[in-house]
Amino acid sequence: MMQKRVNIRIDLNIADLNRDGIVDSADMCIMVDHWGEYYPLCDISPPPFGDGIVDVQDLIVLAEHLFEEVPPVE
Ligand SMILES: [Ca+2]
Repeated sequence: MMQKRVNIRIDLNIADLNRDGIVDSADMCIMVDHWGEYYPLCDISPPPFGDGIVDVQDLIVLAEHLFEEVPPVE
């Protein structure tokens, strides 16, 4: 039960790169800053661990979550 809650939280947070509670342009800037690089924080697609480079696949995932609010970590 406990493990399941943790997994859900990770899924919600995946696109909130700077962990400020919302997926927005600041997160997109972080991704663009590391575009084409090996940067695991921004390498969020394909799941679960990315493919080793920040590219359009990762941007699509971020865009899908854009402006979603992320519940704060308890
Ligand atoms: Ca954010």
